[in-house]
Order: sequence, then structure tokens, then C-alpha cells
Amino acid sequence: RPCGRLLLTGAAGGLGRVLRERLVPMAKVLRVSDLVPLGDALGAHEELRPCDLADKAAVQALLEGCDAVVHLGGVSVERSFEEILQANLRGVFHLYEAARLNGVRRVVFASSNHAIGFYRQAERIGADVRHRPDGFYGLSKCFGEDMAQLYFDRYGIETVSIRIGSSFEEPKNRRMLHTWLSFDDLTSLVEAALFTPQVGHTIVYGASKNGEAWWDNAGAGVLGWAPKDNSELYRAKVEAEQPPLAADDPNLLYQGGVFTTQGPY
Ligand code: NAI
Ligand code: 15L
Repeated sequence: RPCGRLLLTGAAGGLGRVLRERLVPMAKVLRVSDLVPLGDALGAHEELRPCDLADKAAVQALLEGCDAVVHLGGVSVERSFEEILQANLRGVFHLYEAARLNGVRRVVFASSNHAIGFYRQAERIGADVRHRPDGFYGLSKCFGEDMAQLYFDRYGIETVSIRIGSSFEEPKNRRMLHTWLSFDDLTSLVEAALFTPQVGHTIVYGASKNGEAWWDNAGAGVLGWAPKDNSELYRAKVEAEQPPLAADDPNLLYQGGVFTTQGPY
């Protein structure tokens, strides 16, 4: 088990539940945390630590004794600015301050394609383009990436920011045929992000080896990561279930799809 104590935030969420199982072989102790109850059943090498990311003192205590963090916790869709402010903006500040104060050297940050969601699907972009958030949620991921950069430049805390596309069991619609990240590819990416030496602050797109990619993924090379799964396997099913999109449908125009039109809440 290459990591000593590894913290997983957002452990009760969709990806948290997937990674909670899959991170077990990577750490001697897995500390799992969320705002909502995680149940009482504990794995042999698990510690349960409920915590609100908006509570600075609580987050400082949460990171005590940890060697690394996989940070999934927060609001994961478009919501009011106030909600995003607490969980994502304050939350990510509290996390990095706690990392600094507790000597935690590595963070894997769940960023999102919605940090660049207003790029058109016709564009092929790298991780070095200007942010084009498609809402307050996407904006909070831009902030998280910049926070990671600041804490690397000032304090040497390393982060891999993964701009996750759409990580679900299967791609759910036509847009996700481009953005899908399988759970196996997510796991190998998080593992590479945790254990590759000297990543500084690396931004990488989290997408499987799908047919038509929108993203040039130099960060993947830095991590020695290559995805294995391919959404093409699901194309026939998705296209049978979902009629073709109209030419002006945001799900066909923008990389962030319908997030470009959601809110304000
Ligand atoms: P999710 O919404 O299922 O899980 C997020 C978890 O964070 C929830 O269990 C929630 O209770 C917790 N949380 C919310 N506010 C909190 C607070 N104030 N304090 C502590 N915990 C809090 O989201 P999912 O799909 O598991 O995503 C995980 C992470 O990955 C999120 O940060 C999301 O933004 C990011 N992401 C996910 C994508 C996906 O396709 N699933 C795509 C892009 C990014
Ligand atoms: C995200 O950032 C969300 O957390 C997830 O629920 C999906 O909506 C995903 O992006 C997506 O763009 O498909």
C-alpha cells in the first residue's frame, strides 16, 4: 500500500462510492469523509470522518495525519452562487489551508469539463487554454485549479487537477459519447495522479479513449496514463435511445452542453 493515510472527500457521492472501494489497495488507512452520512459499516482499513467543507476548523482537523487527499467533495452541478460559495469556493480554500498547516504534499482535485464548457464542440483544446466556465459551478472549478496553482507555487503542495468529463457507469447521451470516463479509467487516472513523482500542478482531462475527442491531453503523458475504455461500445444503444439533436441544441454546440443554459438559481 504505497500511501500511508489517504483522505477521500465526497465519499458518499457517485464517484466517492466507486473510489472508496477502489482506493483500498492504495493506502494503509483510507479516511472517508462527507457531509451526509456514510453509514456505520467500516472497512478494515477505513476511518470515518463526517465533515462540512464549509467549516474551516473542521477541515483543518480532517486533514490531520493525512499523506494525500482525493478531493471529490462539493456541489457537483449548477446551483445558486451561495451554495457553490460554501462547498466549493470556501471548501477548496479550507482544504488547501489545511494541507499547508498539516504538511500534506499531494492533492488530487476533481475539476470538471465545465471549467471550459463554453468552448464549442467543434474546437479541439488543450489544458492550457483560457478558462471558459459555463456557470458558477464551472467557475468554482476554475477557482479550484487556480488555488492548486497558488499552493504549488507558494508552498510546493502538488496537485493533479482532473477535468473530469462524464464519469458514470455508461455514457447516458450523445454528448457523453465524447466526454465519458469509465470507472476503470477514472481509477487508473487517480492512481497515476497520486503516485507519479513531481507533478507540480498538472491539469489533465479525464476522458476515456472515446472515438471523437475534443481534448488534447498532454497532462496524461506527464502522468504516464493512457485510458483503455471506449464509449463507441455504447454508441448504438445511446443513438437508439436518444433522437438526433437539433443543430442549435446546446448539447451539440458546447463542450459543457446544457450546463451553458442552466440557472441562475
Ligand atoms: P456527487 O454530487 O455525487 O458527490 C459529491 C459529494 O460531495 C456528495 O456526497 C455531497 O454530499 C458532498 N458534499 C457536498 N457539499 C459538501 C460539503 N459542504 N461538505 C462536505 N461534503 C459535501 O458528485 P460526483 O458525481 O460523485 O462527483 C465527484 C466530484 O467530481 C465532484 O467534485 C464533481 O464536481 C466532480 N466531477 C464529477 C463528474 C462526473 O461525471 N461524475 C464530472 C466532472 C466533475
Ligand atoms: C460534471 O461536472 C458533473 O459533476 C456531472 O454530474 C456531469 O454533469 C458531468 O459534469 C458532465 O458534464 O456530463
